[in-house]
Amino acid sequence: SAEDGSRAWLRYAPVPQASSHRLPPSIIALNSSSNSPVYVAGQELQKGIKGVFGKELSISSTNKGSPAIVVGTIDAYKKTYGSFKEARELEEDGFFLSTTGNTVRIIGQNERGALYGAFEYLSRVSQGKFSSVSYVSNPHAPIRWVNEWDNLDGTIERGYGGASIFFKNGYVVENVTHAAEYARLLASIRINGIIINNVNANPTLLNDRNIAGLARLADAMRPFGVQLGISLNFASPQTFGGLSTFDPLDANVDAWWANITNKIYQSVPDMAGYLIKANSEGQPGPLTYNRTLADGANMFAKAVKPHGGVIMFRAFVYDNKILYANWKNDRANAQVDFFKDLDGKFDDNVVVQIKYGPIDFQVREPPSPLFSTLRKTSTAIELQVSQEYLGQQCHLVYLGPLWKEILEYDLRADGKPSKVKDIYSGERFKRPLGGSAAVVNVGTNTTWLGSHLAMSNLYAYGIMAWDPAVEPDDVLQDWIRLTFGFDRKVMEVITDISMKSWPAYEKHTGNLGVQTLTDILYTHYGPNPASQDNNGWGQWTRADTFSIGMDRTVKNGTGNAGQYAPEIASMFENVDTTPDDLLLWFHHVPYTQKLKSGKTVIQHFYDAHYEGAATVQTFWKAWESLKGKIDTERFEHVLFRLIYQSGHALVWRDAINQFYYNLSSIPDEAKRVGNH
Ligand code: GCW
Repeated sequence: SAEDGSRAWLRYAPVPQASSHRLPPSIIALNSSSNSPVYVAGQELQKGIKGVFGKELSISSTNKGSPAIVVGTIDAYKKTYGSFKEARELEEDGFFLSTTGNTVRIIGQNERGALYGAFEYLSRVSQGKFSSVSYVSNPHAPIRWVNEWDNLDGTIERGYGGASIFFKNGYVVENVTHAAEYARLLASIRINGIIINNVNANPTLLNDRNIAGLARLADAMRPFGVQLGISLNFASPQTFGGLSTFDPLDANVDAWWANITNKIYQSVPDMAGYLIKANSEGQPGPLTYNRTLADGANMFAKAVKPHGGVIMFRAFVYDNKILYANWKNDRANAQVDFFKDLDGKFDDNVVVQIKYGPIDFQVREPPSPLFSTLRKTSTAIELQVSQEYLGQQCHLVYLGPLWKEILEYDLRADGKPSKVKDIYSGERFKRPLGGSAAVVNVGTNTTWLGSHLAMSNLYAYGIMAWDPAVEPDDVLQDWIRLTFGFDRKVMEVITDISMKSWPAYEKHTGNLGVQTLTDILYTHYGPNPASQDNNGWGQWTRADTFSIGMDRTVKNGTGNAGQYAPEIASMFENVDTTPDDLLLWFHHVPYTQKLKSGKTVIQHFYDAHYEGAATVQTFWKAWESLKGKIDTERFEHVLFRLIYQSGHALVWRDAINQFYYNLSSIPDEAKRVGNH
């Protein structure tokens, strides 16, 4: 039903074995003032237990000496029960969960942690995991945010789940029910911050009516421990404030930002901070006045500092009008070029938010070299749940495995272990702040994202932000149990098609690191390999009659390989040591170049496209075998999409293969491509 969609993984469906499990007779939510996260935790426990166990437990706020499910903060717990020996192990937002003996103890380092612990307990019992446990769980990084690209008019940039839940006709919506429901979902996967508007920000967000609206949204999400933040438009002092300039070093501009910031904090005292996209894709920024990006970031940093806010400053800065004719031009170089000399120049509440790859959410990219370049700057990784280049929620593409590869990638800074996940967490370079952000773009659609199966990506994002060590297939299976129940066949099929989906998508779109090959000029959807080249966007493949790929070597190309630490740089510099799946990212080679597999590049293209598309043909059939095991609404909705996906995979296959056949005139050994 529609309700199943909006409840997502928080369905609390009855669990058959639950009746034989001994459950404490009441819930104690310690020191919970109404609408605090601990209060919400109590309510959530009551609701979840009712669903899973079919039992109605009462909630009180004091210890009556009988066994109970106790939830609260360390401080509240100690006040009521005396000692708590695990207290010292808990970090900010962390929690302790113990189900040993006849009580359940859920103790958070702070209120948010207590709520996370309650969700963890409910996730366990909802999955039929009743064994006794006792453990501490702490976050991998302090910043675990989502970014929404919602416009004030109610549309969403790269949103595939309907209209905005935050804005309509230029203003914040009156009804904040959706916002609260979304915050609840986010809290259950331990997301603690949300930027609610598009990075290409409209300055009228700062008018009085909208600031009052921000307060309303923040109030709706605060009980779930989700802090609201906003994106700003750098030119606002001029375009909205009526000043003659938006130069970050102009005292009036500075004062204008400080003033508006103070005003917002009066309405939203715990605002998380600002997200800034500056001087990218034609957007205004400090470079407009020959100031540095750090000057721009620090201006905002100073404004939010007294209020405890942070500035997420996007590294996605590049010129979208670079000259194709210049062999050495490379958009992939932009981030390091723009940021390397600014290392150490950012205020301590600035976090540079870096897309996982150097270009733009492609199906395969190496990690951005900026991660191993910035040593004295806090960083966050930017991922994308919204499948902009990856089938836009019309295709099932489970992204856990893609993210896992990036997070675990060892960039070998200074020849030492330097996994991406340990860089952005702050651990590797001893930074106080850091974490991750994902562009999510949920909408009013009852499925949130426009597709039931796409929700595995949102779930996985949160779980991996908390703990990148988890395995993507385990996370997926938790999500399947929570979303679809316990049927073995359901588990088998959804696991199988999800785990095959990213590799299949890569195979029938862009192979060997050539990028996704979607249309990049308009829709970012469907095959359009011709759109990559001969324009200023820099998502080039440099495909011609004989050869293909970006020469990013230092010796003969754009020098991008040299932006990595020496061990990685020399691997990418050399065509023989570059892994096949990034060959065309780093090298320009003839179509007849032999891969490690022994195949030529062009034959690999042909074969991979047939393989990938063939795999996708199996998805809908596998899903169809679940008829009767999943409610009709979700069954039909997913089936429709998977059938569409199977057709579209064939379109992809033939469009790409025919394109490269036409260019290269090299026949397919298996005689499938071309005119026969
Ligand atoms: O991927 C590109 C998108 C733009 C987006 C931009 C960005 C919000 O096509 O729609 O703008 O990235 O990340 O800023």
